[in-house]
Amino acid sequence: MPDVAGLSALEILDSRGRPTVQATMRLASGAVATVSVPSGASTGKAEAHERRDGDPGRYGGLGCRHAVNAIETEIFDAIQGRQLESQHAIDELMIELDGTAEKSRLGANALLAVSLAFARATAAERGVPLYQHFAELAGLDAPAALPRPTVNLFSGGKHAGGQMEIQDVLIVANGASTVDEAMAMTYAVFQAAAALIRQRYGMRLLVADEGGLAPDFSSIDEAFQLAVEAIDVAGFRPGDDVSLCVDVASSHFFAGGRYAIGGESLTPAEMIALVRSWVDRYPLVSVEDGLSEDDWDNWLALRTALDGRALTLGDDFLTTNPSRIERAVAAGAANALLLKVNQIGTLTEAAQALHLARGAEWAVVVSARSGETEDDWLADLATGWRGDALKVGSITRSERLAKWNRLLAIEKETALPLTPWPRRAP
Ligand code: 2PG
Ligand code: MG
Repeated sequence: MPDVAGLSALEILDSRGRPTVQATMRLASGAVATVSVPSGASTGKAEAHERRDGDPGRYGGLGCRHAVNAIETEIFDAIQGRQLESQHAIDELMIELDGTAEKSRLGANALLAVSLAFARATAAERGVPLYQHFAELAGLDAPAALPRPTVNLFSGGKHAGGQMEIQDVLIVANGASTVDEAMAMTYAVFQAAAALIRQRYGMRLLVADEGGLAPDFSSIDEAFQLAVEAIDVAGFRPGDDVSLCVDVASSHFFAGGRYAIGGESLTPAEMIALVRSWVDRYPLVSVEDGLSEDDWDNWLALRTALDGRALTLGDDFLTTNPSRIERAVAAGAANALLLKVNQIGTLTEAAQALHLARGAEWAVVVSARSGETEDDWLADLATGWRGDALKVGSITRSERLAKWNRLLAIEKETALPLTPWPRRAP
């Protein structure tokens, strides 16, 4: 039974140079593990609270010294010397200790660092791969397939200075049968897109927050068209070999019941019609946050409009939050969950979110954040939790590559097949 003998934490910097939290846990058995937690920029309102110091004179208030201190004092005092028989035990203990619904007292960034450090240290103590331990702690069988990479090609919205309203155009090599093949296909499309962008926009290969290309598109259609052209130039068949996904991230341009997009102010019905027209015209297989997190009444109509052709994927809308997922399942408001553990703050609650989604036969896309670190646990999580897909950003920038490279290593180690792209009935 794991017994925590030591716990320390460190304020480190994420891929945007903003502070985040790293924790190192030592078990009495001698097993040691270090983990780092990510941080979003286009965050949902219902996300667990990331604790920041608020001192404007230091990192513009974004420091994490209080969260670090909470780990080393209050949290360590509460767990030290306790026989923690499961992940559930440590997570429940921290949730109770924090005592707030949003984890605002100790901070979700503090809780998640400890939750993950415990998982990794326990896997080390047991001598099993992290993906296997993640599967077991969520009550799942050993993984039978690997998550399919969905890779950011073009960035916009809050990840690229708002040059277009939508946040990501991603590619998915749905024709690939291995991760290795998927990455090579993705590279070819990314390079083709970079060359087209150099010709048309005179732009060098400079990348946005998640490593995607971010030219000054004159319209959203131009972005989709260029993506299709890049697939074609790279020698693949759009829709058969390589398809597109979009993170509309529409909460961030929704106000007063309307969507401010493409110079227009759309009603929810008009927004749904716009999204549907994209699915009609481009090989789109997934639409994330096509409506705002606050636009509950219209998500069912969005799902119906997509008609099973593209996933209706909820990110800000669901925030990996079991009660929001339950409500969305009851309303028929989505058919896919974007799972981000730092939206909820502990592995135990994220596993509940996973089970709710799977219970409703939803697809599950396991996702990184725009502010990431060099840590690679996400690839193990997506594998162990049987994600249909993994979303990590692009194939540039080492905080992204850490995860893709770990997935390649898991593939070599396990020789598991790649999960087929998840189609969902309307
Ligand atoms: C998203 C994520 C990752 P952020 O919206 O899906 O792309 O962005 O981490 O900024 O919330
Ligand atoms: Mg999103």
